[in-house]
Amino acid sequence: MFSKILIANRGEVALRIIRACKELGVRTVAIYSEADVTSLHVKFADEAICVGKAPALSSYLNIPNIISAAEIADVEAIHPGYGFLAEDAHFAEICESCNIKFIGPTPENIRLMGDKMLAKETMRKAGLPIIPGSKDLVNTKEEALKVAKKLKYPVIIKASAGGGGKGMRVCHNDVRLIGAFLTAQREAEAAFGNANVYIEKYIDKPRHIEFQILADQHGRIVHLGERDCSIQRRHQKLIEESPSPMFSNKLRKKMGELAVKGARSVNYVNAGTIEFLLDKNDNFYFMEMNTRIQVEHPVTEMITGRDLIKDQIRIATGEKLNLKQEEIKFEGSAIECRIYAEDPDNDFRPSPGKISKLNLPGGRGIRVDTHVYQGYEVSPYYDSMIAKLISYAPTRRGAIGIMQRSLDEFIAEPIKTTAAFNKHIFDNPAFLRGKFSTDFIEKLFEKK
Ligand code: MV4
Repeated sequence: MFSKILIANRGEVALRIIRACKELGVRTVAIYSEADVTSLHVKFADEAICVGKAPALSSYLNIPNIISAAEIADVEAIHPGYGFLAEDAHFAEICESCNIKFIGPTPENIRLMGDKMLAKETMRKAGLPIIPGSKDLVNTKEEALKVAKKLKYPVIIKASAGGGGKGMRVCHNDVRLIGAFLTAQREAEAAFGNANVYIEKYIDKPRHIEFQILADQHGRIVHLGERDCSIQRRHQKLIEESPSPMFSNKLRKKMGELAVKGARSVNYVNAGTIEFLLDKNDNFYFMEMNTRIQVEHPVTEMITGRDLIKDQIRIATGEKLNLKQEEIKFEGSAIECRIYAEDPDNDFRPSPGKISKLNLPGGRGIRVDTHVYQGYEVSPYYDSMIAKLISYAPTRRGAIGIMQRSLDEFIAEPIKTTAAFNKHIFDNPAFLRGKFSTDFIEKLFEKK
């Protein structure tokens, strides 16, 4: 086991990693920006090193400063968490060249999956179903029209550097396609510094189903079941759950086996997630692979009894996963609800500021992953997520009941949060029946 690792992150995930390290007897080094001096990850780590000013580019994305901190503190490994440098292949390479173990997949894994088209083609070759679409990048309007004619409308334009819905456009006819093509390219250029786009058949009202993968350095790969992340608002996830409601054991087995097959085909190592779109007829398609631990990993932990951060660290030391697929049992039902410091009555604008009154929920069946405390000041510089509530019960209805009362117990004043907004979701009939797709939140707004 490592004796000391550096955590190249902040917020709840930095705390989450510190907790896993303490339980493993691993010493921790926090890094922080000038805006995070009073943060809990700084307080709870064994050592803490300031790496720069508040803007992330000066601190949490500042590779030379982070590597210097790792050298000074003499750590053996770096855990990147999620966001920031977690999916930066170049950073993973630099860690390796400095003899610091990057706790995550290989730079090759990260680079391959960062190219959404190449990832798709690789998974197609591995035998995974993919969404019909252009084989190559689409460079001109004329090419776009040709592709759309073949696929038939509706189609969707996507950025090949991808993610988060940026550069994405749904088109229902030639006129719309011509109108959207250049703006999609420009948006992709602005967001990713890469204007490349491709076109796919548009899947109407799909569910977002993702599979958690664990792979050790000795070729053993297992899946830990699915998460349903269909409840999103403008590509920001609000609720994730496992198991997915209205999802059969047969489908779990089939999709899980393909997810493992896909991961195996790229010699994947460490934790990863394979995302699928699932349509109304239970057809599913590989969408992308995330080469990091994800925000929503706790729902998988609750129903499998595993600690995914410990798993990541153990895998990085070269330990074997002493785990067979048949030994993994899914028990109960877990739901995660993210709470953001945003104002639902003001188009979800960020609402940073000091939390002078805080009450976190507790009691049976609720896990709270958060970095906030009474007196904490939510910074305007970073992501606005302030807490994750994870409820767990033998049944989905049980987990929903625990979530509802936990949202009532959650108080963070005087900043605005999405806690009360989320309560509407948990008494919605379609949600309760488990019959929803990625358009759920839009529909909820139409009704209000
Ligand atoms: C799609 C799609 C329908 N058809 N691709 C959204 C984020 C990006 N990673 C991919 N996304 C989508 N791709 C095809 N061919 C619908 C979405 C989509 C979506 C996907 C998952 C969760 C929420 C979503 C909300 C809107 C659109």
